[in-house]
Amino acid sequence: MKKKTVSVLLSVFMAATLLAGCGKATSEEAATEEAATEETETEEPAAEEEAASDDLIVVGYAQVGAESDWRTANTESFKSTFTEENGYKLIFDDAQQKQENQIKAIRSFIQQEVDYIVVAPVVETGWETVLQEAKEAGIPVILSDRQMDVSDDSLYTCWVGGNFIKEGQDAAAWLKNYLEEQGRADDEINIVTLQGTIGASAQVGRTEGFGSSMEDNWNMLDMQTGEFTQSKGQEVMESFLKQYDDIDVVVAENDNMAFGAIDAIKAAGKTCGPDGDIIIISFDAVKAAFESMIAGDMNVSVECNPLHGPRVAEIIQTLEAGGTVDKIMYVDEEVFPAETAADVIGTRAY
Ligand code: GZL
Repeated sequence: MKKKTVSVLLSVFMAATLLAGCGKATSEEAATEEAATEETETEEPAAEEEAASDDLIVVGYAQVGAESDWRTANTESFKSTFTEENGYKLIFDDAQQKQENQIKAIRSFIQQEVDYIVVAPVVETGWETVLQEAKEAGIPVILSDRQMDVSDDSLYTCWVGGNFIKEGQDAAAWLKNYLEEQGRADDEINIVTLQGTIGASAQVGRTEGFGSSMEDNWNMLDMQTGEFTQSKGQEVMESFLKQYDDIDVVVAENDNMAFGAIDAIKAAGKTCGPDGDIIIISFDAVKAAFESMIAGDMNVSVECNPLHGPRVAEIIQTLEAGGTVDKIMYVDEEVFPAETAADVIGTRAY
């Protein structure tokens, strides 16, 4: 349609020019000529813009949702990396934690013939068909954050994210050391776990990592998903507090569920944190977790770095240059106990 408009205007412009050459153009022809000139001038910048936009690498990003502080930081990392100034056109989709929405987004990216598809898969299974469609369309798929469980790993180019099993193991190692320091190494320790979205890599890995590192005198009283959200985490913790009156430790598989659990514990007239009745172990280490540790509510947060934007851009640049990338790339992560929170919070990027 745009191209048709330009050719009509140009022919009118040429006719008007010829008429003008044969004598004074009527005011109407002059107006058309002016409009054509303007249209052509308008088209030229558009044409330049179009040429520039053709040079942009188009990235379709199927994000999980906006369920947690971690996710907000993760989204911001992508949006601040994949900018036009950096040579990208980002098409962003928030799936509101629903796999069917992510699958729809991936199909839309395929139809738009994007250059790359990036997915943070809400759960690990159910992706083979849509990944096959992307493969047939010749569009590389990069996984960020959570993983996909597929029979043919050629369906995606690579994955970058946290080592969730190690995060769970690190949390258990911290608890073992903490209890030894408290002189409670041989005590019976009762634990409840607020799990993330069931089937999400972060939930699968953290549950497995912590569970496989349990000491013989530790008892896992119960586990239930809090969907990685603060409200659901509070709700589940309230039910745990009604069922069990001897909880020693809460393992929350992300900071937002830990915040909800802390609210529930306080509402039940109990205390938590380094000086409280209940030990709070969390994951993500977002800034609000450091604030919670400084406030004396949380004992430790195991970091899961959300700043994947630059890592994925680096992968795309390598692929654009014809290079190859590792299939699995872990981000660096640490364990942050309450004792150091005040010193560290100023250095945190998210
Ligand atoms: C971890 C990520 C998890 C975070 C949660 O890589 O998938 O999802 O731990 C987020 O905060 O909701």
